Amino acid sequence: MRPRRIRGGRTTVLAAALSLALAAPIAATQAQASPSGAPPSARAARTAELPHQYEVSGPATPAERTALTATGASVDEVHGRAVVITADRAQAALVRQLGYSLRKLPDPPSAPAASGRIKDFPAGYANYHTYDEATKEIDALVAKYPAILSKQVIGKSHEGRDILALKLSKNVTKDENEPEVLFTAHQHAREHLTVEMALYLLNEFTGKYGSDDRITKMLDSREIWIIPDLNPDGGEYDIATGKFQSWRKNRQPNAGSNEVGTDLNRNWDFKWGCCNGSSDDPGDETYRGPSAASAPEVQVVSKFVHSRNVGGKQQIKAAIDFHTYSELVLWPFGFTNDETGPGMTQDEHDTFAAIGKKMAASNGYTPEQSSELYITDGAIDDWLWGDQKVFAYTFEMYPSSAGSGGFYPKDSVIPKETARNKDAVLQLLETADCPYRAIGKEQQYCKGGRTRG
Ligand code: CXA
Ligand code: CA
Ligand code: ZN
Repeated sequence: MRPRRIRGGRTTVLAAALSLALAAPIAATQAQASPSGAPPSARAARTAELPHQYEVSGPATPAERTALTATGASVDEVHGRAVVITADRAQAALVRQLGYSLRKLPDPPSAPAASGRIKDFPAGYANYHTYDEATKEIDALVAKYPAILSKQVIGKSHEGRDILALKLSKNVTKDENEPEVLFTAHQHAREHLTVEMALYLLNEFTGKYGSDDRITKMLDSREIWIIPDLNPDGGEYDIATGKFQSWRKNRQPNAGSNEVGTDLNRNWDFKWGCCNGSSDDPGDETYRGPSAASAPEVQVVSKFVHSRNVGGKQQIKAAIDFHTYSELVLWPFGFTNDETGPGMTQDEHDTFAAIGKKMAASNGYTPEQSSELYITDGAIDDWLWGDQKVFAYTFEMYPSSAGSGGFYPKDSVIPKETARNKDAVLQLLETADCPYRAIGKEQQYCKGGRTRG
């Protein structure tokens, strides 16, 4: 049961399961009602309002945290008996109605861009790449390493920016019969460190091919795909004014609403909207969109992944989708608390957990099934596994907490916090020829060789 919001006035009827008084109009409505009591023009007002982060004391279980996400806020950080959320005023009021106390955290910094331009990162963040800077850096790498790096435009974002897929492999222009691994970044606009992660991998794989043994072996025997920016429109919007917008979604308008954007990581076409793990309210942080894969960015990447099905076999064997923050290694499913069930055998679960825990041991993150945090539906890793049987992980990168910068850590952390994942990334590449080796079942699952077609 989830709280239902009646559209038009932000009047909210809270579910009995949350044991709340149902009679009084809630603070959210009062806060946005005009003094005359006329219907609030809340839509426009809300659009101009930046959300804030709050520490919320009390929620301690996955079920309590899932109930919290039903307010429309995002849960950014999970601790034993508290969480950090991003919420607008109305969502914060709903959380208070659940009986929790909120402590507002400092807003992200706001400063003129170091370059003196707008549409750029502010001082202290100058080493982050804008979309144009990332594109230039990528093009320079492709020009320098044409034998091992190639670039494809796989489609366009809502606002028409190119969505890129970079391929890294020896004999890069040939589609060889080699296990493929996919790295994606930046579904969520404010998670800028993930683009730096993708750029780090591109630089590392190209620059150290031929000198770093593990990298050389992987480029010789794998085909590595990097999609460095799934949400370029959201990312550019987040930095457009010199003041970080704490923006999460894409920038696609919603019919019949002034609220912009779909949460890309709730829009994938597997168990979409199934399980109270996303919102049907366009104003919410976790709005799932009007239908599965309604976001052009999700369509583009879904189509790309489907295109890697060659001769009836999905070539991509493993994947990491980079997010921030909390320092976690997550695996499917997110839509259910169950470890096994339809679509996930015990051996598959054990393989996910074994590889996930080993990667986490190398980067110091915490490994867990994603529904340990809260329920999600329509996330990319559930889709990659549920639809395509790709061993797909989500990495929540640095930092571990809002106090260390939350979504907006200074650029000085980029080298350390991207390199921190090098070993985990190489581990996943190395295991991609037979993930089941991680549970000692290579013979059972992988002996038939891997001939295609
Ligand atoms: C997440 C990612 C994938 C599956 C389940 C949960 C966490 C992610 C999210 O909610 O999409 N957290 S985040 N990056 O703060 O939004
Ligand atoms: Ca190759
Ligand atoms: Zn994210």
